[in-house]
Amino acid sequence: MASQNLQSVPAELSPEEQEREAAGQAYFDRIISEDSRIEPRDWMPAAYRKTLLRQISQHAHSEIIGMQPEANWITRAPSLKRKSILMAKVQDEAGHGLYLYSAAETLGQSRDQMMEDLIAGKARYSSIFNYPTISWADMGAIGWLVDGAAICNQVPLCRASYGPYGRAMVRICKEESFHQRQGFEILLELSNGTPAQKQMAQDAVNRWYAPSLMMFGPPDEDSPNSKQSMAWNIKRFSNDELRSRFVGMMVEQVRVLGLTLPDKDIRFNEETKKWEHGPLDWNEFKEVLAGRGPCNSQRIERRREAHENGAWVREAAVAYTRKQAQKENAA
Ligand code: FAQ
Repeated sequence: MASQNLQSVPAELSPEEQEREAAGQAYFDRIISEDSRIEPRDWMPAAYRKTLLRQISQHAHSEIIGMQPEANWITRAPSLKRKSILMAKVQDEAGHGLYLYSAAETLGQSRDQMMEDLIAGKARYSSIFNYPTISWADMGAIGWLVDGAAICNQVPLCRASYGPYGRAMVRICKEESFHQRQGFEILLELSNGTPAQKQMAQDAVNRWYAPSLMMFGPPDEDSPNSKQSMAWNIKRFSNDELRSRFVGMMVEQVRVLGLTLPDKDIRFNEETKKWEHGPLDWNEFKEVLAGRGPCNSQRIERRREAHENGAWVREAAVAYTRKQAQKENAA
C-alpha cells in the first residue's frame, strides 16, 4: 500500500532542500509500499516520526510502570520458586523498557526527556497498570490475561515498518510468551487447589478480564491514530480486530483452566467470522486515561521516587564514562 501521508514539500525551503525533501518522501513511499523497513538515518515524514515516538515511548513507559503491580507480590510469593520466577519476570519488564527507550531514542528524543514527561504525568502508559493487585492470584491473571493481550497486540508489531521497533519487539514477544505461560500455570494450580484457592483465581480473572480487553485501545471508530498507523505499516491490525482475536484465544484457554470469563455475551459470529464480547465500560477507560484510575497517582509517585533514588547510579555512570574518556585521551 502506498504511503497515505504524501505531505506537500514546504514552500519556504530552497530549491535544493525541496528536491532533497521530495526525494526523501519518494524513498519513504517506496519502502512502505514494498513493506520494507525504515531505519533511523532514513528520511521520514515528521508525522511518522512523531507517531512512532509517541507509541514507542508509551510502550516503554508501560513496561516500566508495569513492573509495579507485580513487584508488589515479590516479597509475598508463596514459595521460593514462585518468588524467583516473579523476580525474573519483573526484571524482563525492565529490560523491555530499556530496548524500547533505546528504539525511541533513535527518533531523536533523549531518554531523560521521556522520563521527565512520565514523572511529570505528561506521558501515557497502558491503562491496565492502574489497577491494584490484591491477591496472589492476580499474578496469574496478569500473566495470563495481561501478557496474553500484550502478545496478541505485539506479535504483529514485530513487522512494524520502523526497524529498531520491530527488532525490539521480536525479543520482547519471546519473553512475553514465557510470562503468559507462567501466569496460566499459577491460575491452573490455584484452580486445581482448594475451593478457596479456585475462588481466588476466579475472582482475579473477573477483575482483570475487562481491563485487559481495554488494553487494545478504544473501539475502531474512536481510535484517531489507527488508520494512519496502519497505512504506514506500524500497526497491522485495528484495535477491535486484535481484541476479537484475543477473546477467541481466551475462550479456549479458560476451559482448560476450569474457570469462566465474566462475560455472558461472548460469541463467535458466523457471518463475520469474528469473536464478539459484551459491552465494555469505556467511561472507566477514559477516567483511567485522564489520571483518575484506582492507582494512577501511586504509580507515578513510586516512579518519581525510584527515579530520584537512582540519581546516584546515573551520576556514577556519567563520571565513569568521563574518566574512561580522559584515560583514552591521555594514552
Ligand atoms: N492505555 O488512536 P488510538 C505490556 C491512547 S505492554 C493507555 O487507538 P494507537 C507488557 C493512545 O495512546 C502494554 N492509553 O492509539 C507487560 C492514544 O493516545 P494519544 C503496552 C491508551 O496508538 C505485561 C489514544 O488513546 N503495550 O503489557 C490505551 O493507534 C505485564 C487514542 O488511541 C503497548 O504499548 C491504553 N490501553 O493504539 C508489562 C503496545 N489505548 O494519541 C508488565 C504498543 C489507547 O492521546 C506486565 N502500542 N490509548 O497519545 C500499541 O499497539 C498502540 O499504541 C495501542 C493504541 C493499541 C495501545
